[in-house]
Amino acid sequence: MDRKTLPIATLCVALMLPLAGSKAAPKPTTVIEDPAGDANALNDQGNGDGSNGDVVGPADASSVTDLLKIDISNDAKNLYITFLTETAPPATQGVGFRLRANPDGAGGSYCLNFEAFYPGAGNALDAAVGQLRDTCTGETTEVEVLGPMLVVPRAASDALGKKSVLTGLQAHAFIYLGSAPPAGTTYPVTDTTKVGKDYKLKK
Ligand SMILES: [Ca+2]
Ligand SMILES: [Ca+2]
Repeated sequence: MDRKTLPIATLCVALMLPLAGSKAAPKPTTVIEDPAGDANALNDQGNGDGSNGDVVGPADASSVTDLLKIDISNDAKNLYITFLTETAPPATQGVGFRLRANPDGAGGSYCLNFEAFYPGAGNALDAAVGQLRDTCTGETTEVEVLGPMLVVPRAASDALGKKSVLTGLQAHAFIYLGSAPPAGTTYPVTDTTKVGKDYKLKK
């Protein structure tokens, strides 16, 4: 091998290494499905089981907060939660999404609240922010938001440990007004879903 070909060969190896080391994104599981056309705040405002959360029409105030599907996947490091809506966020108005799980708290209150907040009129955000709010431990952990997806480090909660099961899954979409979380209001809740399927973490 002469001196001219050596750098090219080295470059080829360098390019191949990241490909060999990368893994396919975990295949998501749909845990919640919700009809289109019901983001009109005609629901229980997140205070119930969502059984009246699918009132379709006549006025659908928001396409970005019209929940259609919630997908979850995980790998050893993270839990990935994707909020699929009629139109992807952000919206003109400040909006947000919540997936809640594990109604193991006092009076059936939900311990885990995975929340995403997007910049828009009525709030002071420059970029989307996310958090895991655990009402049972009192801890709040900031988490990454990538478009409609929350990337939650499993180390953030014991409830995301090996082969844990997330139960009572239910989602809300809301108008977010305020400076930045945890300040502000998540009201009105424009769309809610019924309780979906449990999700068992793989690994
Ligand atoms: Ca609904
Ligand atoms: Ca909907």
